[in-house]
Amino acid sequence: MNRIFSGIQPTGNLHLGNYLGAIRNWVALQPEYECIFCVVDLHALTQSVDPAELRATTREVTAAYIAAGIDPERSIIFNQSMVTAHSELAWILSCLTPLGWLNRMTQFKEKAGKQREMAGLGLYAYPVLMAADIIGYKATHVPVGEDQKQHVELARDIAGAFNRRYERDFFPLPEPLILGEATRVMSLRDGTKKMSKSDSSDYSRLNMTDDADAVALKVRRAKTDPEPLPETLEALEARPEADNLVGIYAALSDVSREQALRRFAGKNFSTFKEALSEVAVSVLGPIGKEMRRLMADPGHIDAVLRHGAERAAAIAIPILREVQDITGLLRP
Ligand code: AQP
Repeated sequence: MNRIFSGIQPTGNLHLGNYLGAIRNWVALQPEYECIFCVVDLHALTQSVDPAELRATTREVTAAYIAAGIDPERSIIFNQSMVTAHSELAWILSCLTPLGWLNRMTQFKEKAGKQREMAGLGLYAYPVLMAADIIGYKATHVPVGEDQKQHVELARDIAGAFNRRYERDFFPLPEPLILGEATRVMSLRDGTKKMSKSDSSDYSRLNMTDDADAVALKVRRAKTDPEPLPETLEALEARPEADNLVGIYAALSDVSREQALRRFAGKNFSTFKEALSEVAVSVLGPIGKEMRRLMADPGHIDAVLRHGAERAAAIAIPILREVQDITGLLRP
């Protein structure tokens, strides 16, 4: 059976982009794949994060997975730092990864910005740890949003580099799965920037825990232009904010962009935004409510993570041992 690995960093507020670009697709893929869903807490350390907040957000992301429909009995849910094979494999892979490959990563350039010389080594090397996360389970498919495609392709290149260096077909080459009508959800305030946990403006995103009032307010304030919605997809694509909102509506309503546009072509934004708020509340409302219920019982969440970590380690450790043998690391 094909195996999926994917994860989310427990940093800041989980948002609609994380849901539509990742979690929702994971839920749908469960029947077809053996699934491993990780809360990638080691990646969160690439940003300066308060320890108590990191613990709380790790539980919150776990609650989001379960509330959205990941079944912790069927799929494996765990936090990355509980399985040390990730960091051990990351070191071995980093010794095979040319700096030139990492220099091409656009996310590092965006996140480091003008402070490049001050950026941490972890932020730079993070795609290698991500490669270890994926290939350390011999995962074949990685469902992610569009923004992570480059990192999955790097994981594929690193898996290939290992296979070539040691002259065997050891790691499968993982493929990104980028699914749905909202693979890159943009900020509600700026159609050229992606919706992000770390955006300082709360109005830029719909959080997975937003209540109906917050959703309605943020959708009402979402940036648009004065023209009514256009008739064609081509005309829509020339208007980034409108295009983003129609994509979100389509994904939340399980219809194509074209079908969504047909419903609202020629109508003004106030009508469209009302419909968008309604569908967003109907999808996010129950998930947020269930997340709050789960988070009220951290003991249960921790038990899910512990059980998941045992199952994850049972897959990752034998693979790491084989890697150690292949690379000549003596295990006396
Ligand atoms: N705006 C988005 N549209 C679609 N998918 C998205 N994802 C993130 N933002 C969008 C997908 O969510 C998964 C988890 O991402 P991550 O936690 O590893 O970090 P990220 O990609 O850097 O996402 P954020 O939310 O923007 O976090 P910060 O602000 O910390 O950088 C991935 O599958 C990602 O593609």
